[in-house]
Amino acid sequence: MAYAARLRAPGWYRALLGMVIAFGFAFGLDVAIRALYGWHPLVKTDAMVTIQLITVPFGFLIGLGAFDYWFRWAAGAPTIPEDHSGHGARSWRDYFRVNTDHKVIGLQYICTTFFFFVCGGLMAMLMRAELAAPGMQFVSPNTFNGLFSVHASLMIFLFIIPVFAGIANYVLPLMIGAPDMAFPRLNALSFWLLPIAGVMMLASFFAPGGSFATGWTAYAPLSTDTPLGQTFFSVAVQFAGASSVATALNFLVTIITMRAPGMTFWRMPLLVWANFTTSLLVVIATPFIAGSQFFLILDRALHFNFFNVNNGGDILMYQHVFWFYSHPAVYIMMLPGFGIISEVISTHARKPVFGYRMMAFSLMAIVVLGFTVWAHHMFVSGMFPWLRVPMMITTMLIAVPTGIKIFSWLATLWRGVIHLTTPMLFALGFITMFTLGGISGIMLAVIPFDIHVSDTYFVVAHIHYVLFGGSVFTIFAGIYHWFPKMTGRMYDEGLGRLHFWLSFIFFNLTFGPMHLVGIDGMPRRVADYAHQYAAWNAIVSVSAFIFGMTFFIFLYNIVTSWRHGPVAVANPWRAHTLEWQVSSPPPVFNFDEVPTVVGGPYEYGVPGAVHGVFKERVPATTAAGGGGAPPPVNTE
Ligand code: HEM
Ligand SMILES: [Cu+2]
Repeated sequence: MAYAARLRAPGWYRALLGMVIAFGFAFGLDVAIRALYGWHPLVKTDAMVTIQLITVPFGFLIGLGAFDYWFRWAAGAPTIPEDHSGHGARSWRDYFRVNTDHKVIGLQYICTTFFFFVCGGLMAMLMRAELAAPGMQFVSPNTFNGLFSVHASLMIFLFIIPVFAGIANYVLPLMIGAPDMAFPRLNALSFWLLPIAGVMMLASFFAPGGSFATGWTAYAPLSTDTPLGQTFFSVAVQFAGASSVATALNFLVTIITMRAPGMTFWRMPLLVWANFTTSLLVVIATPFIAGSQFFLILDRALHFNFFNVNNGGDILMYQHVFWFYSHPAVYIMMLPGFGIISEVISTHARKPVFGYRMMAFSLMAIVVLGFTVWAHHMFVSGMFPWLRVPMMITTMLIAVPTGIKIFSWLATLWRGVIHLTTPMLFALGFITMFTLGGISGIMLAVIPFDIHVSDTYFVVAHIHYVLFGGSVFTIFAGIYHWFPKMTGRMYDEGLGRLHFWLSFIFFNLTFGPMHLVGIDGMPRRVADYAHQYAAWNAIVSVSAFIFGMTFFIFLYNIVTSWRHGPVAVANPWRAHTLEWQVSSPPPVFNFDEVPTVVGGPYEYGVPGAVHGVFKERVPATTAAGGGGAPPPVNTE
């Protein structure tokens, strides 16, 4: 009987059952429809897999309990009011359940996305092994195409975009003085959509014909004719995209409605501004990639003709729709990092952010301009030549708000009391690497230059300077910065610095030379190359392996410090923002006393300046433990 109860209660057993039922249901439906139309054979792999990819995940989610509340409501049954008993995690098992606490969800996001980061990283290592010398060594050309496609897709859709959502999930409600996100159940659902997308992309390797192999851009009409693995990409992107949109709406509503008393928009920390603007981008842009992939699915599965020229389809339309998402997406992958860097730099340099309002305005400017530049990815695609010029100009214009941010960080550092902690090192590394990525970006915006280096390793170098030296360095900065808050432990500073310096050096040795071989004409997205590029590629591959290994220093540091590190105090960095005024880790409901915000978030070194105060003063005996510590006392 215990088994029956287990299968009825939400959880992994019921999730398994849900998947089986969904599979059976879809199988029956497919066969029945084909029989009804008299089609042969009754079980056709392509059709079956397409339908299963959509239904089985829902069986999983329903079984896991992600929809329980809404089903009860829809059925008219009395809903169980949120008693918050599910808040907090008491054991590691709670991280494998549907949990509505934003702190638990934040850690679920971070751990899951780092898992996919490792998967994507291993694929990068395999590619570099193949590329270490000219000739074919380890993989077939088709497998190589699959490797770079899945590598890029995992890194973008399963790592960078969602890991920022994870960090913000943990930190943002605390920063604005809120007890949770606005829609906790939606928040949980958003998270659980994500591993589905990731597992689906990985599973594509087992599809007949191999994994999807048309890059993370899945350009039609190539992608309408490739084997079944391509469908895994198109459906996975729907799940990842739905996750992003739901989270973005959640952030917007949380930021607009749940700020603590006194937290006006102009008193919000820049991380909050960054996630506000990112969420606007996500909500407006993501439906376009969803649309592009729906077109593909319809073309592939139901023989629509969106991209079939023989029947009046328009191939270029795919690229327009795709890049109308994917250019803004590069800012979805950058803006949250900008927010992290502002927090880290002002705190660890003990200085107010220079030009705070300008920093917020420049974020807004990037949001608007980000939608005006998509066709710079199509300079060689055969679009109207006249359209290239406005796209070149708008692309260059984005350098203005981005430059404002860089100069503001530098001005914030100027005459600061710079503490070279690990987060600060990663922030400084970010500024240098991202600036270099920005410069190669401006170069790519110049039409003649772009035509010269299109589809060469110059582009690969640019992508990795922006995404790895840029986004990933901000992620490391953020993880180290908030590690004490999230785990209640300190990480090992020595290992952290080692991680930084090795990453910094080998990052440049890996991706720097790619600029050179790219300008020389080494093509990207191919498994083999001419002998003249052999020497540089050998250096790049060896550096890449060492660079890949540095991740294990990080992993070792995080895992051992989480378990045995020295206990962290509430505010190890003496920061002013609200999340540091509660214990580490924070109490289950974030604030035992309601915070009131009375000043700006970064008034470091300003005598008497305070960001937040707590209404009910805490008796002196408990103040030290956090849980509503007294207002920060300025010590500088
Ligand atoms: C040591 C780490 C890494 C190495 C060695 C590496 C290597 C590679 C290689 C060899 C390619 C295929 C290039 C081609 O043939 O066109 C590639 C593509 C790509 N990588 Fe990485 N990668 C690393 C980390 C990352 C990270 C952290 C990200 C993002 C967060 C990333 C994002 C991408 C993207 C978006 C592409 C696709 C580029 C395209 O479509 O042409 N990579 N990477
Ligand atoms: Cu772009």
